[in-house]
Amino acid sequence: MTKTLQQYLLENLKNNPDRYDLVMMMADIATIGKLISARTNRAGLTDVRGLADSTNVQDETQAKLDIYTNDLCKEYLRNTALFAALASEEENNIVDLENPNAQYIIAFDPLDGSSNIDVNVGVGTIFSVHKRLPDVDAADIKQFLQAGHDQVVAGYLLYGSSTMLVFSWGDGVHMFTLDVDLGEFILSDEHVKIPDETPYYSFNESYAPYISAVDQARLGKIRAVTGKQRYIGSLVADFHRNLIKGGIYIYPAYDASGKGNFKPKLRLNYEAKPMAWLAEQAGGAASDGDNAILDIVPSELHQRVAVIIGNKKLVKEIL
Ligand code: AFP
Repeated sequence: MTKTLQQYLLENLKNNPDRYDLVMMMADIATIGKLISARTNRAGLTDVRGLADSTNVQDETQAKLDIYTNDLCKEYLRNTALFAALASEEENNIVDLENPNAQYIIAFDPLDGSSNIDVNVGVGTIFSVHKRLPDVDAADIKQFLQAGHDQVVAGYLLYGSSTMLVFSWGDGVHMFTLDVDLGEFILSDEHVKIPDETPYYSFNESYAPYISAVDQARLGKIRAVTGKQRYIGSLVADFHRNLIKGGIYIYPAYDASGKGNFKPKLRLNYEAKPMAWLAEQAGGAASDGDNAILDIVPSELHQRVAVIIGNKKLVKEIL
């Protein structure tokens, strides 16, 4: 029988009264998803495609939709009063949301894969929620230097052929699909597990010559075990594909200059940590090549990290 997100959340609240804040938060994140989905779906009709005249803190050119979605998330999350502070891939600094009684902080990538918007390919919003550390200022960087294991909720919205909300609050991974006629997210799948079979790997093959010898060896093994490459270039879409179809995603550190100064691209707080939480909750694994992603204690807000994520057996095997 059809179950809406609202029914799901209320049912959950009945069984876990201590989840009140988390239930409210998921309802708010779902609304953010609907707003962004409406805008991305109309990207070709409104003047929101293309690049803005700005770069973010990572020195990456921002798409107009990066700015729109970042502002939307910021204002909406401020108004929910559930969050004391936020960190965004598109913000230089932590934003104090001036909600002194709020118990949570949130890190997010408002529009992951935004360079794909202009060609109508799936993009996403990724979020990671921690408890606010007591006795530390809301906007103190320590709030955002917590290890992934301490997340209380993490997930993503995928704006693809349909819009999906995929999240975990620590009891498995649950998926909802937006019914645009009803304006409601409908439960599609509970306790999703990464398949045992791993037919696919996701890697940007153009970087193959620029990764370390160790990663070349890992990649060789991945290619041999999986066989088929599928790479969309939006982490959310690539991860989602592997979650459903079975596979592994790898984005190693690379150096296109050939000088051996290998650097990773993906962001720990906004991309790797939340995806690693989902992977583990779905029976998978995530590593930076040395450590489980969820064990890494960030030392910087916008820290980058190498990522190998997906089927647990295969992640273990190639390490
Ligand atoms: P953008 O948001 O700038 O498009 O970056 C997306 C991303 O961080 C991640 O979603 C992709 O998996 C990855 O970059 C793709 O990077 P490459 O284009 O270097 O393969």
